Amino acid sequence: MGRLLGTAILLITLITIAAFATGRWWFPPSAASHGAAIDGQFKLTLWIVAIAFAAAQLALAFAVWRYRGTAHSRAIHTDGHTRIELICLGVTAAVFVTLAVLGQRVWADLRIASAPEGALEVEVIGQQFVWNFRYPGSDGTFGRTNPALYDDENNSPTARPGPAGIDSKDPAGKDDLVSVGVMAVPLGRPVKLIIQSKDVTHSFFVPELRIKQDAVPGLRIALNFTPTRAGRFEIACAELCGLSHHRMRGFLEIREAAEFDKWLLEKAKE
Ligand SMILES: [Cu+2]
Repeated sequence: MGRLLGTAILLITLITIAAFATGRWWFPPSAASHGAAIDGQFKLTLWIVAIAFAAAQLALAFAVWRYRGTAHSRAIHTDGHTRIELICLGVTAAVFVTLAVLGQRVWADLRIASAPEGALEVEVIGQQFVWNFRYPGSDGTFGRTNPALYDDENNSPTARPGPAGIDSKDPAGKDDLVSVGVMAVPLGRPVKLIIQSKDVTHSFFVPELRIKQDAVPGLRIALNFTPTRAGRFEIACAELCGLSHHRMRGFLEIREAAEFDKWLLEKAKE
């Protein structure tokens, strides 16, 4: 029995490591400038976890095999070993604090640094069960909104107040556009997303952007990125947000600058 269990643990460990090592379930190719840094951080974490996982499982398999059928294989009560526990705790804390310190620059560039000059601002507004995207129009300024004005029935890009609840008394909102389900952004130009929610907590997730951010009612969460690859990518809601959560998908379209301008002009006519 000890031999069988030891072999099974060994096999499971090797198969798990091999499954990761093939890279088959890795992310899709990145479409954002910070993608390589996130992938590097992710790989580093996976390597460290893989080494710890393999060491622990191999030690377990060895102990089960080596001490089978001996006095050591009987369960006994133990109060633990303070020094070993302190060492384990210290090593784990050091590893995780180091990983956090190494990753903080990418994290801060995405979330804390202010957007570069000339960045395109887009409001991402989660709602059960659709993503709305508001553009500030040619004046570059968002108009005032009011939750009391939300109108989901009339949701053409130029509708007032529309799903974003744009207050038509504010002149800054005259040229605002709201796109439902599709967010287009220009290739190579920095984008500042302002992520928010109208009802419950949603999560804005685009694997190609390496971005996953909760949309929380009452918060406006800024996130900066620069698109580096043209294409159409799925936007998922990664937070179970209600019965029709599965329907809550949108699309990110990264377009050449001229194509993006054309898209905006067409939206303004809808
Ligand atoms: Cu959702």
